[in-house]
Formats: sequence, C-alpha cells, structure tokens
Amino acid sequence: MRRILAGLGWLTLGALAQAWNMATPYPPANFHTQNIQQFVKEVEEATGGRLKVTVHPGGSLFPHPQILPAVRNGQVQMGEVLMSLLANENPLFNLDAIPFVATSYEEAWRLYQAQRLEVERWLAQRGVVFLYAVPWPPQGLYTRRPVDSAQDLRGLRFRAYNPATARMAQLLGMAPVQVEAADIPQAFATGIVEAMVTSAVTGVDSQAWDFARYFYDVKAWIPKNMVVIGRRAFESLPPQDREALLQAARRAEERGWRLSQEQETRAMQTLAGRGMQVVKPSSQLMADFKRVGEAMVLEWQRQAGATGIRVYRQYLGR
Ligand code: PCA
Repeated sequence: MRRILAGLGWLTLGALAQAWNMATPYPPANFHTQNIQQFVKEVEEATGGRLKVTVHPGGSLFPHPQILPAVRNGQVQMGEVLMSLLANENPLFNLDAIPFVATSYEEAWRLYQAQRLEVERWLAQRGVVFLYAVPWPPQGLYTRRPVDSAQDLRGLRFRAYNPATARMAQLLGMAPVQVEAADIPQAFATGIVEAMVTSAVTGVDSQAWDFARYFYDVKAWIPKNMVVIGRRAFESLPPQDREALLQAARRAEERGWRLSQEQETRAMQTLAGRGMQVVKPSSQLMADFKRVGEAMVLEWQRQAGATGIRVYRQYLGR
C-alpha cells in the first residue's frame, strides 16, 4: 500500500514542474558557467520540462564561500564550488591546488579519479550529492613587471583564491589577499593586489591586459570546480528524473574537460592579442615554484590523515 502511495506521489509530483535555483561563483561567459547552462538545459529537456533550474552566476545568489553551506542546508538546490576552497575542511580537497602535484590534463584526470570516491563520501555525510567536476586550465603567473626568479616576487601583494594559493604566496615571501574572481579587476585597479596565479581563462574573464603585462605559463597545477546538489532536493525527484540528471551530469563532465583544454589555447591567444607577453618562465622561476610545491606537499602530508595519504599514493601509483 505504502509503495502504491509513494508511486502516486511521484505521479503527482511528476505532473508539477519544479523551479530550482543554482548558485555559481564565476562570470556568465566563463566556460564553466556556459557548460552548466547547457547541463540544466539538457535536464529540462530530458525531464520534459518538469525540472527547470535557474543559474545565478558570479556569486550573485550566494558569495562563493557560502555556496556549499547553502546547498547543505537547502537554501538553494544546486551549486558550483572550487574544490580547493574547502581545503581547511578536508585536506583531500587541497591536492589539486598544490604546485606540481598534477600539471597536465592527463595527470589531473588521474588525480580526480583517485579523489572522487572520498569526495563523494565526505559530501554525502553532509547531505550533499556530488554530480561532476571540471578542471580549470593550468595556472600561470600574472605580473606587471618581468619576473626572472622568486626574488622578484618578494614583498608583492598577491591575489589568493584558496588556502593553497595563500600558503604559496607566504612561502614565496608575498602577502596574500583573498579575492574572488569577480573582484579581480577592482582589486588590481585599487592596488590591493599586484600579482596573481590563475588560468589564462580567468585572465581573459578579468581583462588582465588592463593591469598586467606578463603571463608566465607555469602550468603549476590544475584546480577543479565541482557541481553538487542537496540530497533532499535530489530525493524529491522521481526516479527517472534523478537518472536524467545524473546522465546529463556525465555529459557535462565530459564536455567540460574538453572545453577546458580548448579554452586554454584560445585564452592564451586572447591575452597575447591584447598585447600581453605570454611567455615561458625562466628555469630559475620554475625551480623556485617547484621548491615551494615540494614544501607544500610535505606540509600537506603531515595533515592529510590516512585517507588523504591513501588517495595521494593511489594517484602516484604506489
Ligand atoms: N580561476 C579561478 C580558480 C582557478 C582559475 O583558473 C580563480 O582565479 O578564481
């Protein structure tokens, strides 16, 4: 009887269209956001219009640090978050933001496969369902003046976007200031920061040519965004709509990894086209970044715990 009632419940629900919201941190034209727009469009189509999700980009619904808490407590049904923003809650999230742990898309994918199960488990314990993750293009250094070694960076005010970039800045003798992607142009214009490490894509999003002359293509790490949904929201869907959502998520992940690689090349061309020097870092600068990366891996290992270490070993193939 109960099962029949539950079945009827789905039927009634199925007849009603659900209007959901999704909070994301990055600008509308960014490829992550565009990919999400395509994802929710496919969900709407596959559910015959029963599930309509409105995307609120650029931190317009919730500021970035509040997106996951808002999904957890049901203030918003879905969200996108930079995984390494959560490094202080679980060291597992830090791995894709430590310099030179994973620097190619191939390594980034393997690291993701090693992280994924534990990330899913950790989120599930907090009432959140993991849907998919997509990488940013590799991270490079933006400065106004030429930089030949870490010595040239000392004393600069550095834009950080997560705990790892803040720590890296400290180890390089810079002063970290946390600035969300949307606030980069303002932060440089007012002199709050003078240098940053991020992707060529975020450089284009923030029109880096207005405040920086050099982009050093360090390819230091490949951080990921993840897309999540609150468990209550997920379970309120009839089974076939849940399945439609999961399938659209798989397609979005595939598309996102491809888009990221396409965007890397295109964004570097745009930076150069706008007059920036898009250059290879000197071997000294590379060595300096690598030294800091090694120090950060050691620090990380001390706080990673058994699960973190196991994931890292799995990634390294040991
Ligand atoms: N863009 C985001 C995170 C990494 C990236 O490439 C940012 O700069 O905030």
